Amino acid sequence: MKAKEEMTVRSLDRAIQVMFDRVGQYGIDTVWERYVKMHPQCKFGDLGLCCRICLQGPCRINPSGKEPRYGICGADADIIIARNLARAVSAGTAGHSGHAKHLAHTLLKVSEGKTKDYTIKDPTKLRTVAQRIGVIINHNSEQELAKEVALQALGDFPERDEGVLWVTSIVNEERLRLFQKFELLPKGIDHEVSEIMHRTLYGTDGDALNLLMGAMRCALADLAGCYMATDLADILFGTPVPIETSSNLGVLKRDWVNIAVHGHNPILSEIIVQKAKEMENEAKAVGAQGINIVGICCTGNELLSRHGIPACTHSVSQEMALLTGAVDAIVVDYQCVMPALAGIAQCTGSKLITTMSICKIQGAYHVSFSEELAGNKAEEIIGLALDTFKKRNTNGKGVFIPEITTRVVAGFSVEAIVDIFKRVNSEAPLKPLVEAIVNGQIRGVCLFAGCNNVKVPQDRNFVSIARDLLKNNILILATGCGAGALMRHGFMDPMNVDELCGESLKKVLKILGEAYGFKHPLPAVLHLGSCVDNSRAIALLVSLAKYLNLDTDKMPVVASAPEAVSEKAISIGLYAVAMGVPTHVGVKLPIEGSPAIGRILTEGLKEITGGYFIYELDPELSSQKLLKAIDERRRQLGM
Ligand code: NFS
Ligand code: SF4
Repeated sequence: MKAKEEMTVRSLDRAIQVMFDRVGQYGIDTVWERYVKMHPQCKFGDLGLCCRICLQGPCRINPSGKEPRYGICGADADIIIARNLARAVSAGTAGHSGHAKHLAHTLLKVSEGKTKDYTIKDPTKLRTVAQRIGVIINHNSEQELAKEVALQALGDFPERDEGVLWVTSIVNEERLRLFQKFELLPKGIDHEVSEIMHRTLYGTDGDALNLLMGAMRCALADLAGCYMATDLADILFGTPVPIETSSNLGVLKRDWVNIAVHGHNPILSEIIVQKAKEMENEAKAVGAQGINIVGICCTGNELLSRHGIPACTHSVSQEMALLTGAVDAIVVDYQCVMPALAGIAQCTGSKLITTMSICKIQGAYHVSFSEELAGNKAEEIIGLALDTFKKRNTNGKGVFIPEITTRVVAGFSVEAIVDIFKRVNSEAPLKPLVEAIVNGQIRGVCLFAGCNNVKVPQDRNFVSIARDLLKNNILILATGCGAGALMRHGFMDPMNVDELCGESLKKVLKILGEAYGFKHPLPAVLHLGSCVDNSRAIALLVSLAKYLNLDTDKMPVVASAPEAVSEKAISIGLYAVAMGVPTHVGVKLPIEGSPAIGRILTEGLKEITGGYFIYELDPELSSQKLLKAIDERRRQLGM
């Protein structure tokens, strides 16, 4: 499809396109209809030129340079935009790190024997993490070690003099020195979040650059939260290894009880997966063939990576899963859950089940989750889904499942990637990767992350940019709904490597696939996991830098969030930049009202961290700019 035609469709995903008819039949609105009704969107907000921080507002700045040029308190466009950006970063940080803290409490309970439904699934990872953060591991029992790791994790939330452990222990020395020099090292994760709220309070920080530097330190607290969430989830639920599964709406099964799990924290959904196996007979008793668990968004990514649970859909198209009429229950934890699901569930007869005290939705069932009662809660939830199955389709609209699926090979944790390379070079696993980069077989690495944004035809930017980069022999990693987009378009089906990749990348993927014992190459895009698993990309970047004895901002590594939505995507983008990565954003940011802020983000930060934002909405130009950033790094390295 040409770019022009794509602009006229709402989604490039054929399964979603088919579903638009159903929306008409139900006569209800989805995100796309609500978006149209929202037009015209406020220009001031669009440019970032409005402030509602104090009760004298709302204030808005005239973008043409005429009056009003200042808010009532005298804040100018730069200050207003910097403050709002900083607040977005703190919200993103609160989300990722809240998820991490939740897991730390769970690990602590496990270590104290307070829960029967969780165990330590990956003791090796527990030891690796303990060692990395400096916990003495001689003579410690697994329980003691888990307790110490959990306490150290929780200790990263208030302030500690030496700085957040999940930053100091994960970055290379040069980066750490740079963070210290520019006062970018977070003192405590919660501390940084609250400090952003403090400095953006009415009449506090009035220096746009100072605000952005504060936002960057908060973003590094976000990196800590992400990294910790990955570490602890791996310890509790297992570190992913390559696994095969499938994606898209076709993974729903007509005669089965379908339960969609949605949100971010796998803490409850892990137990649902387990209990679903035990409750097969109950499902048969209500006339179903079994229980089919499918994933949406990042909870889906977590389960897909660890158990091969198929991915139903992602991000902007979450309502479409319910509109099939086949989802008996959609179970949500927190984040990226549209409140609109409640109305859709009412229409289709599905049950929307909220489970966390901080994420209730009016019109939903609430089953209050606790680690101590996880198993019972999971059974209760599955029971509700069985009830719905019995009464399915009383609305007369029936079930309609588009028969569209793609094959997915996923599960590429850093440990799994290193293991694959080990089979090529057992002594220095990173050597073959570095050599391939140096000799140009792999021209560079790009991480795709972030969401689907209703302002972009769903998946268009991901698909377009990924195609261009693969043809240019860029190794692609993906997380979150970015991974979701690429998997639904076949980028994780190894059979498509020949069609998608440039000649030299193809060779590398074939050699690696063979070395690992696959009958096929590695897929064109390596799925690292959920959005918190962007930490895995950072871990890989730091390993490469350490191996080459260079800082992370010298690596031919770029990132792209071409269809970002959430404030979490903004904080991730900013920590990527703090780590020295040229980072592309492909949707409009509320910054255009301040050319100065634009210059700091796209040029100024380069002087400090070596990283910078590439702000480009056109997908073709985005590919060119990402390639240019990679080539610039290669040139500087003399490659
Ligand atoms: Ni990331 Fe994952 Fe998806 Fe965006 Fe939301 S689910 S945490 S924020 S929408 S990629
Ligand atoms: Fe207006 Fe200043 Fe109040 Fe913002 S903080 S609403 S710019 S007076």
